[in-house]
Amino acid sequence: MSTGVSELGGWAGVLDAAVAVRAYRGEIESRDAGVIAAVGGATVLALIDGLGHGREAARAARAAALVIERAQSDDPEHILQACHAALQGTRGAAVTVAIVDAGCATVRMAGVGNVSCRLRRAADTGELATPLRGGIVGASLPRLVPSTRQLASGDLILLHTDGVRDDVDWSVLRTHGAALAAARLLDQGATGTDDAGVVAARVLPGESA
Ligand SMILES: [Mn+2]
Repeated sequence: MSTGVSELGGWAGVLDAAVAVRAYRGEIESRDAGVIAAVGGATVLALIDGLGHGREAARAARAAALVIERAQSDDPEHILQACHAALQGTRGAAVTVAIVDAGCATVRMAGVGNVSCRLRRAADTGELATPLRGGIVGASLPRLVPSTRQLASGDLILLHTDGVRDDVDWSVLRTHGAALAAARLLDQGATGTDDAGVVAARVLPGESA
């Protein structure tokens, strides 16, 4: 999925984004759910890990995904608060939201629970991880501390649940489009003891005016 190019007067990119989710063996439905949605010119990337087991957890994950898909806000705090309200009475979920503005100048990220969000820089081997906030969306929402980062062409935004290891060889993702990067990450990083979910988004150079 790609979003349009905005006119920021300077560099403007487009976003190539993809979701890959794999249910733990024996489970029919994954408790991990990824969302890519457009709000205005911005792109909302989100990944959810429903807590607990079975259908109840999958239902909570779906409920959060629905809220995010329908969100009219491009503020990760607002979206997490809306998820928190919608998940009252469920076991809750870990949710991380990353919002890329039109033109891909910045990404703004916030999360509750253990869904990682990393920014792999194209320019070097650097990686920026969003600090995770303890808490449970739907049960106990902590004070949210969104962080905003500048983006550049080639940067890769990766969200992954705790069903994907932290120590995969990230360099293999360097040149891939989002769909292949997400699939590679699942293939190489899935722990095999949990559902595994990835949202990957690559910043691509926009068409010059
Ligand atoms: Mn999990």
